Amino acid sequence: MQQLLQTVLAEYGIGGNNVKADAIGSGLIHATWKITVEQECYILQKVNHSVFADPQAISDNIKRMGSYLQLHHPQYLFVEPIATLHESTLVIYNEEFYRLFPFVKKSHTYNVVNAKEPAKEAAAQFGRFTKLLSQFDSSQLKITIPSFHDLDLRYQQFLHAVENGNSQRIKFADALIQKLMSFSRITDEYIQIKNNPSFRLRVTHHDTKISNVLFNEEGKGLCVIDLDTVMPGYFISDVGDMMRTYLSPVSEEEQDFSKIEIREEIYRAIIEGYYTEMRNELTREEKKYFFYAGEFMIYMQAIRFLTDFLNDDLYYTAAYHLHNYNRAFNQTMLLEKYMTAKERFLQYNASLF
Ligand code: GN1
Ligand code: MG
Repeated sequence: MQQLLQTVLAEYGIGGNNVKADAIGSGLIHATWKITVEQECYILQKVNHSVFADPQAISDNIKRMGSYLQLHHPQYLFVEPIATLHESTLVIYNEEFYRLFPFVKKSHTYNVVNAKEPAKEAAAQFGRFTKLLSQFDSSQLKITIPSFHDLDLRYQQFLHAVENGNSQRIKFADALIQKLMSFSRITDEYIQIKNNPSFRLRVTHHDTKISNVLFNEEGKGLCVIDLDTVMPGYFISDVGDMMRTYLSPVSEEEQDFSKIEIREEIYRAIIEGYYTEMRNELTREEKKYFFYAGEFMIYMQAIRFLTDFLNDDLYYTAAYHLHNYNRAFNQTMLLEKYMTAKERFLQYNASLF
């Protein structure tokens, strides 16, 4: 680590023997460290380039959005990677890609949602991000992961894994496979959305977990971070991933499935927060899909985890044999509990829109 740190940081003109690196973050894709060099702090990341085939495309997207925001919304805190002495935002070391971000002083993140205020703040931040970029030409964005939230394709990949994956695992997971197949109308509904001209493609974050929002010391949202998957997309991706990751007090990692719960006050907070920013952006038709957004994202994540389990854990880091199976099971439980709240939640939506 020390050799890596010295070599990579030297590219930025940062040196010295007093460099401290602490692994942080709970992401499944990249490795992240908080770097402390005397009084200064940075965030160092190793980019997973089997997931992101073209790390430069991410840097290009961030640069484009950064220039636009600098010009049109200069007050917005937009956290961009630091350039090296050679004006690059990526450093290659041992065939791995690294990038460095400033650590925003007096900011912090949350790993779990344990009250409605942070949920509302986060939802407002994701809404604000899309709104501030509403006049930015989103076709300028490079596609960093093709068909990332295309549930139609994800469902096909799931069916393919059920046919061609590890046969022992397919047998083991049979009941869960059947259950997820029985919910395939969620995919059908997505196909209708794709063909519905009232649905707009906007600048979409695509990874709206609470740890991707920076908060200030008073608990107010400052900005969103982790811009790797910012691409043109539908609002149901961002709202749905908040439902998926904020509604339950326990995460996709929880193995005691009885702890999975749907908290109505958090559902309201997500919609209220997002709506304060996006009220005038969303079409009437889109506003009918707030509840569906949760079904869409929870279902897609259950399918992605199970597909990966059947494919011998090629994509998500798995710490033990049944890890991705348990994650898929967890998300399926979450989906079922979410569905039982449908009537109440639709009533709430009707009162708002
Ligand atoms: C991945 O690594 P992380 O936590 O930022 C994944 C998301 C999933 C999430 C599930 C590029 O995100 O789509 O929702 O895991 N990101 C990618 O924890 O696949
Ligand atoms: Mg991410």
